[in-house]
Amino acid sequence: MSTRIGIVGLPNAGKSSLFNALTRAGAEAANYPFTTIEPNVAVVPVVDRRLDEVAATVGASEIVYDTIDFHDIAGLVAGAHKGEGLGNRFLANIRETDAIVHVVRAHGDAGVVHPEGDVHPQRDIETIEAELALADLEQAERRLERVVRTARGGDRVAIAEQAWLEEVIQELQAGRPVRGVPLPEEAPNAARELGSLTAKPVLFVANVDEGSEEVPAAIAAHAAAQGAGAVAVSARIESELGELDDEEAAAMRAELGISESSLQRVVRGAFELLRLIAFFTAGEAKPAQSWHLRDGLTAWHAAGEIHSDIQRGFVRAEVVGWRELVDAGGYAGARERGTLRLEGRDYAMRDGDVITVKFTP
Ligand SMILES: Nc1nc2c(ncn2[C@@H]2O[C@H](COP(=O)(O)OP(=O)(O)O)[C@@H](O)[C@H]2O)c(=O)[nH]1
Ligand SMILES: [Mg+2]
Repeated sequence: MSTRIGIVGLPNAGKSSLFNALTRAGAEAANYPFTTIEPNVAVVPVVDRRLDEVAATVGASEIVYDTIDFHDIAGLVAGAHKGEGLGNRFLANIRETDAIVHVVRAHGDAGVVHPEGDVHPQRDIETIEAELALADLEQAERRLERVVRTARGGDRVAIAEQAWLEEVIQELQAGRPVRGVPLPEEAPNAARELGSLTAKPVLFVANVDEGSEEVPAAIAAHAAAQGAGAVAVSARIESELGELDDEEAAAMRAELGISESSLQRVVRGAFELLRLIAFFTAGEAKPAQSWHLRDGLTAWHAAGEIHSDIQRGFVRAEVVGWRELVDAGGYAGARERGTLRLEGRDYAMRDGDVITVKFTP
């Protein structure tokens, strides 16, 4: 399943500019499997040079990078949890995402109106976080009412969930995110049941002045205190660069002193946040593909990413590290060297593994 990231931030923070830059990056990189693209969904390939080498080594027919879906979520303003702005619709959209990219205005362009009058990243972050927390608080209180009734009947899961919800409510009232409240062993799905917004991992994107690549100290400190990631991007420049051809864009980047890939930095930052590892499938005259999986999961889970039929019929897997495969010049060489191994369903996948699943259809 592809990873879904919601882009949030105050009006004029630069969400749509970042989104447009991501969309163009997606449109340019050929060969990605996309289904329907809604106007507010950007499908962005996660470019991985390791896959290029694997594909060349085995003589693959084409290269298909895994993708990440970014959703431009408009309408988050002070009061959104009460239905101000696009209010509830925005909240429904964001509940379905795996992680949040929080765009914070940090550029000083006086030509761009700030909804609060001046540029103040710390205050803006707190405004957005307060909305998310208030939305969670309402949801948690409603859920608690229901869970209490089940808990009275002696249901162990409900009792654990009730205790967790009570702590969650205290934390939210103190302005702290749900993320920090450990889930009870008996109710590991409690956060998902709640659809909590402040339980989602966050990547802060500081929308900085052209030519700067530093995350401003206030944003870096806030992110660090939360265990969140932070990157700096000039959203407007990136969206303009997206309109140029590669050569022109490279020349302009050099002139502005922007390193190659601030968009890829956003994509990578998001993946790091979700603790995802990459694995590959590749064969002669077949597409070479990259996939992502939560760190710690197994060959059986990897098979499920590829196709539910392959997972259902899982027999065993042939696994080789991408570097070993390239060094050996292909599967036959890797088999000879003993770097291609047979693994069972419980094998813990490692970043950069190339896998061939043997299955009974
Ligand atoms: N100078 C400057 N302007 C920007 C930057 N990013 C966005 N803007 C401008 O700010 C305005 C609002 O940006 P937009 O992406 O639409 O914000 P949204 O409301 O968060 O979607 C637009 O006029 C953008 O061109 C930036 O990095 N630098
Ligand atoms: Mg917008």
